Amino acid sequence: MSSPPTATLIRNGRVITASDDYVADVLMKNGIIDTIGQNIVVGDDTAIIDAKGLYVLPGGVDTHVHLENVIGPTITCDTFASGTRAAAFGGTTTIVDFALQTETDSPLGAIARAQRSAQSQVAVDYSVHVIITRVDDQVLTDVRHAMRHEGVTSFKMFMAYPGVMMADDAAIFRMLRQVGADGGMVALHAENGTVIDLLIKEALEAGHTSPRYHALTRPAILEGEATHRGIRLAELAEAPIYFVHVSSNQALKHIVAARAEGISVFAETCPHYLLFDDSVYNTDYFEIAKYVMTPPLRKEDDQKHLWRALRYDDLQVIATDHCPFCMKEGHLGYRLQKMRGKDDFSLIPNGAPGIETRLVSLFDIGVMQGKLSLNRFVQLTATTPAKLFGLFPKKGTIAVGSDADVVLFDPAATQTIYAKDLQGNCDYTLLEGRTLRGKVEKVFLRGNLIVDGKQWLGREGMGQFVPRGQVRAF
Ligand code: DUC
Ligand code: ZN
Ligand code: ZN
Repeated sequence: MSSPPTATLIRNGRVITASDDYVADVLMKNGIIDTIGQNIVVGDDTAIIDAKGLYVLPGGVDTHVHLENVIGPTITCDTFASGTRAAAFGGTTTIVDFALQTETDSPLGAIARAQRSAQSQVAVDYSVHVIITRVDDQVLTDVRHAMRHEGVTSFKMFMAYPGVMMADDAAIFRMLRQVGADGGMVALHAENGTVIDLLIKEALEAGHTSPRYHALTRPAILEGEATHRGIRLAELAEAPIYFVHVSSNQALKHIVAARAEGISVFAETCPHYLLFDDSVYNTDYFEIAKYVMTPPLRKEDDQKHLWRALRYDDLQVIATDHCPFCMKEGHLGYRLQKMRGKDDFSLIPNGAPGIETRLVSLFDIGVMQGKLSLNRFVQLTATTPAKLFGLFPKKGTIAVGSDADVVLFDPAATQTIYAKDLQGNCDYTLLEGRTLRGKVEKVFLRGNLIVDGKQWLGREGMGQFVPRGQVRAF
């Protein structure tokens, strides 16, 4: 009896990286990409997959994901198990989640806690950004330790949510200065939180309780103001900075100007800002709580600016901000989800799902509509996030020696998206009933076939924590 294959050869696929596009064979062995070439000869110990007509893409890298994140009195409704399985079906093989520093513990405690929850469940590789809510000398010492010894080199801070997550400007500046000098990245949620809280209070006092006021109380100008402030702090600190979930031209225009001045400013947007605009909020039906995410959806004109910035590299990453909460109270046992804000929009947990549909939705509205080249699509969804967050070249590309995280993608297939068919726990998708061009056919994690069409071959706990290195910004 012959033993099972120990390697896999992908034959004749069209290999797409951030810079290249060619037909070749890709041999995966011992978890890494061993050889790329023409007519590679292999023995019986190698499984062969015919990929003619398929794209061979690097596994997606999603650097903005919230799985099992405790947010206020509730929790995001995907576990590390359901969320990473959904990621895999969507062609994402590495995620960066969040570890929240609490009032009482240190960044190191937060990392350890996240790893304890994640490790037995994750089906793709992962890391965490630590959310820093409080800065003092000990925290800065722990941050340095996390970077040097734990492989955690990025930290998220909030300019919004006073009294909960918000850090003041001095705290952000101290973090930027140290983390930047040590080769890491501070990621910033840029919205002016104290003014937003005032607008929310005034709206509620005026009796405005419906979800549409979520958007009206978080105007783009307050995203722009905070983005500008963050940039100036980074400039003073001589540190790189990364803006998460950029939604508006009010924010973008400061990023564009700063980059033109030579300041190391980087930024992501998310598929929902490209797919939808604020016209969805033109009703008082609670149904629109689905679109209550932060920042809220903006105008069609903002979308045009986001696309331009994506094309010309003023935005470098498209991440999901997958932050799912169910619409139906009690779905799968999850409580205090979107319905919590039925009579008060400010209590609706902020976020929407998207981890499984990122690649295919961007392929459809970006590549197929001629807004992004194939190379740029790969760069935005895999290569640059890997570079900016210290995962490259292990992750984010197809190259000899890189992890064999590979997606076989069929550009000719179409699919219609329904929440009931998706892997995640959330009871809705923003793409319900939408037909998209392109389909993830097979997914390999370190050479292991984990998704084969509709079949799940992965396993909880097979994902690995990936120690990350320094930022590679250029
Ligand atoms: N910011 C995020 O990045 N995710 C969810 C909610 C928020 O405000
Ligand atoms: Zn945020
Ligand atoms: Zn987020």
